[in-house]
Amino acid sequence: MTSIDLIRLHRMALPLIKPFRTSMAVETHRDLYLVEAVTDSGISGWGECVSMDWPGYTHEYTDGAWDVTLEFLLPRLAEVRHDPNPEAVRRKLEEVKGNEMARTAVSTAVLDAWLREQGRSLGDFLGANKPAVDAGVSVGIPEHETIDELLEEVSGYVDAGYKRIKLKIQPGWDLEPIRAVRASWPTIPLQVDANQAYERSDVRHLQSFDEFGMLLIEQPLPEYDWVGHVEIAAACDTPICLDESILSLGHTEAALDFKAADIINIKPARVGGLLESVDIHDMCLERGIPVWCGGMLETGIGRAANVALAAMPGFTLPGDTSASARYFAVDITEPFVLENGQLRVPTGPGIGVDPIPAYLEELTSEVAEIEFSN
Ligand code: SMG
Ligand code: MG
Repeated sequence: MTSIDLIRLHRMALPLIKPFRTSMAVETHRDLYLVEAVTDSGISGWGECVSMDWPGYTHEYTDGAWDVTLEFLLPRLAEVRHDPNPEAVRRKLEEVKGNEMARTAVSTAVLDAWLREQGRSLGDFLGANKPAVDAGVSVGIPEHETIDELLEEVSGYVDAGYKRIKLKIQPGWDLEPIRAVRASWPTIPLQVDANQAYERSDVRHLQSFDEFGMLLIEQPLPEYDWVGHVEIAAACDTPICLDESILSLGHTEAALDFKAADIINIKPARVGGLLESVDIHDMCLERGIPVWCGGMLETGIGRAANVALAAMPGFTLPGDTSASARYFAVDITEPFVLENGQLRVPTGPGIGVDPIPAYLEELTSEVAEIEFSN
C-alpha cells in the first residue's frame, strides 16, 4: 500500500507573456508553489497552488497558503499518510476551514501519487469520457482600454482556433467592447466576466447585454450577494454564472435552490479540490445545470488536472483551459498545445505530466521539505 513519506514545496514566479488585467487587479507573474508528494516507493505526485500573491481574488495568497500548508495541512496529512486514499485525505484536510487553494494543492499532489502507484490516469479516476476538451480563452482588459487593442488580441485567439471568447469587463468597459467583438465575430460563442464589479442597482444595465446573445455573464456582483444574483438572474435573458460565490458543494446547492445561478464555473482550487469538484459536477448534471472549468493562469501541472476534470460528461461549455503559450514563454511541463481548438487530456498515470527537471531547478526560488516520521 502506498504511503506518503515526504512533501516538498517548490516556490517559483513565472512571468506571464503579457499582463492579465481584470476588474480586480493586474497580474504580471504567477507567484506559485508546486506540492510534490513522494511515496515510499519514490514516486512523486504533483499539485499546484493557484493563489495570487495577494488576497484580491479570494482571501488566499501564496505566502499565506504556504504557511497554512506547513502549519496545519501537513500535520493532518501525516495522520492519514499510511493509507492516503482520496476520500480520507479530503476529510482530514477539511478540518482546516477555508484555504481551499492550499488544500487543493496538497490533496491533488497526494491523489496524483496515489494514482501513479496504481498506474491509473486521473481522467480514468474522474470518469472523463472525452479524449480532448474544447478550449476557451479569457481576455483581460487591455492596458490602454482601447477597442483596437482588444480586437487585435481577440483576433489572434480566434485565428489560433479558440472555441469561445471570454471578455473581462467592469463598469465603463463593457457595452462598447462587447459590441465591437460581437460585430467582428457575429457567431462566436462569447461570454463576459465581471469579477464582482457591479451592484444590484446595475440590473437594467446588465439586462442590456441580452442583445448580444452571449453564453453567460460571470459573477456580476460581490461574492456574498445571493439576493442580488437572484434578482439579476431573473431579470436577464443571458444566463448568470457564478465563480467566486461557489466555494463548495453546499454553496452550489444554495445557489441553485435560490436560483442565483443558471450555470456554474468549477475551479477545483476554489472549491477545495477535485473530489468536491466531482460532487458539484454530479449535482449540476443531475439538475441539468451546465458547468465549465475555470482557470487560474495555471502552469501545466494545474492545467493537466483541470483538463482531465473538463473531460467529464457534464462539462458542456468550453473552459478557461487555454494552451500554455497563452500564458507563458516557457511552461514548467511539456506545453499544452491547441489542436483544432482543443487540449488533449493526458492519458499517462496520475495527472500525466511532470515538471521538467531543468526548468524546475532553474525557476524554483525556495524549497520546503517535510519528511514525516510517524
Ligand atoms: O486561467 O485563463 C485563465 C484565466 C481565467 O479569467 C480567468 N480567471 O475570475 O475567472 C476568473 C479569473 C481568475 C483569475 S484572475 C486573478
Ligand atoms: Mg471568473
